[in-house]
Amino acid sequence: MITNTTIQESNQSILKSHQRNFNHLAENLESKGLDVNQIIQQIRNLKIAIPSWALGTGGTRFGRFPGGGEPGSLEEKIADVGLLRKLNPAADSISLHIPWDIPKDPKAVLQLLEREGLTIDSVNSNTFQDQPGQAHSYKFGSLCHSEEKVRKQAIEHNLHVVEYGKQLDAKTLTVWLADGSNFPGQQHFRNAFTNTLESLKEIYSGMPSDWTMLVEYKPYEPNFYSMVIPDWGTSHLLTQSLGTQAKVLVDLGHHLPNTNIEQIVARLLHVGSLGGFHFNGSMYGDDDLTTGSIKPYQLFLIFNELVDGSLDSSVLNPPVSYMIDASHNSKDPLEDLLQSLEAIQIAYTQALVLDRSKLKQAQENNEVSPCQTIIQDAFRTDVRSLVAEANRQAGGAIDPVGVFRMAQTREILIEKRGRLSQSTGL
Ligand SMILES: [Mn+2]
Repeated sequence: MITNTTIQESNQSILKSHQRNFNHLAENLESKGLDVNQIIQQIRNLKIAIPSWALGTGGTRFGRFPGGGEPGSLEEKIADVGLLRKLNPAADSISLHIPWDIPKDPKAVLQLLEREGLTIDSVNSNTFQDQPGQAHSYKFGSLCHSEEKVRKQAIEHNLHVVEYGKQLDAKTLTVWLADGSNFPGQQHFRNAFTNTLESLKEIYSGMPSDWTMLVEYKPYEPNFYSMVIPDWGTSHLLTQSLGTQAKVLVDLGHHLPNTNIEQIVARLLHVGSLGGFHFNGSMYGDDDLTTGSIKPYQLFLIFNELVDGSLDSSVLNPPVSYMIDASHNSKDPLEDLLQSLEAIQIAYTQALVLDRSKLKQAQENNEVSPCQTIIQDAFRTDVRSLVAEANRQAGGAIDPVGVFRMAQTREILIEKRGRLSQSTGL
């Protein structure tokens, strides 16, 4: 498998051209008054959680085409994320899905995590499927359900998830509900909302005081007429009623086409309600494609708001969790995640090199064309060598996907785990 020596050898073989690109960029940025070493440190401080459910090939409702060598256990999933971290040190943690990732031996899992330099970032509950042997079905909803016994079961599941999370030192519970309706008249809107809020209150009160609950929204799918939590406003309403430990989670694929997500991000930051991100790429809906593969400009504009907010002392939003939530059926899942990690780092770095004082001045003077030029100058800056340098300095690869392929990682994984090894997930 990939060792530090493999990475160093690969880095050495492309070091000259890397340095040529980096020196050129660094010189340009320094001439604009930017501190390149400080930017490198900021890139190195950006940490991103890998979802356990993205380590295998994603399925659609039409079919699944597993590529082989997928991790079959939590231990193998940790090994895969450890591999990603070696190549790109930004990947420092894992989001788990319960019941897909129930730890059988939490102490051993913790030791394994430590050995790989990883932590568990968030535990996700799952009331969007029925599990074998489950007493009541979630066919007509979970936390929103019209019947109390179903809501109780869903609440208890979430509390179990918190217990599993505590065993693995997680500090975040992510709740995404598939609850909603397919037809007008099927569900009483106000009752469904009230039931959801009351259920979330019970889960919230069962959470340790140093935990955060992230409430994720989604406009449609799997329900197509209404979702109980369709938008950031509803998530915000719920978190406001729950308390300061509850925050909104923005999944980039959970908006109707052409929604101005960067403005939502700015609004949530402004009111201190932004808790986390699920990064992915989207063309139409919840496509879960590679982050930055479809709309890199949007990704940059989102990071522009995050960086802008982080520099404003009046913004009191707590630190935001950065997580990837993507999985699809045509790429090697690990290569896909490496590409997502790099895309996120690039967007962040472009936001860091933006001339913010110049932009502010142009905004205040209503100089519209300069505003556009300044913001696009940052977006069009090729910062790839800066990101690569930050990763190299942190012990990672200049070309993570290149090393992954050169080391024939997938072939080795298939040899070890088998061609038919399939990961748990959708
Ligand atoms: Mn998500």
